[in-house]
Amino acid sequence: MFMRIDHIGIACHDLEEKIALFSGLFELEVVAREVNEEQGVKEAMLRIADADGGGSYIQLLEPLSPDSPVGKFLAKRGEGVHHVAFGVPDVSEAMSKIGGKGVRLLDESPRHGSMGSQIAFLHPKDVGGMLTELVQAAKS
Ligand code: V0V
Ligand code: CO
Repeated sequence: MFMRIDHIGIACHDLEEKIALFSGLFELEVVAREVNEEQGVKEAMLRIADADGGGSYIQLLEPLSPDSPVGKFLAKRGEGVHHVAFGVPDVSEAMSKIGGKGVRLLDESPRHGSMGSQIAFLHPKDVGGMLTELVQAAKS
């Protein structure tokens, strides 16, 4: 199955502070910002590279509440890498293929993600301790 790294998600307490840190250190540009109520986050995408089929990014994530996925993660583990997102050409196809191998899907159907993408999560306990996101980029 074709896969690329779409983004690395980083959990943080203060989005603006971490945008300043990452853009300053690595000279990355913020290309999108969004509040995603369904996922309980305020997030920003910092572009690393463009490529055919979709770019790659650092995604900075601030929780909207302590009982959201990122809020719970911060309380338990502190700031740091929260998930790795693989870019796939067809998220529904990737879900059924990987789900068919016994991996627990955290979403029954694709959900709205950053920059008009379609996303779905895989249980970290079934992927070597790595919370994994599948991303189908919006058609450009
Ligand atoms: C929890 N665990 C993790 C983890 N979060 N392991 C690795 N990476 C993480 N991020 C471990 C946790 O330590 C437990 O292991 C076990 O999984 C179960 O966790 P829990 O604390 O009991 O359960 P919850 O209620 O915290 O749920 C964890 C899951 C939840 C992963 C099920 O966070 C979830 O559904 N996440 C998917 C949605 C999401 O994360 N959205 C935010 C990003 P032990 O301690 O029992 O061994 S939104 C986003 O990326 C967007 C919008 C985008 O890209 O466009
Ligand atoms: Co993500």
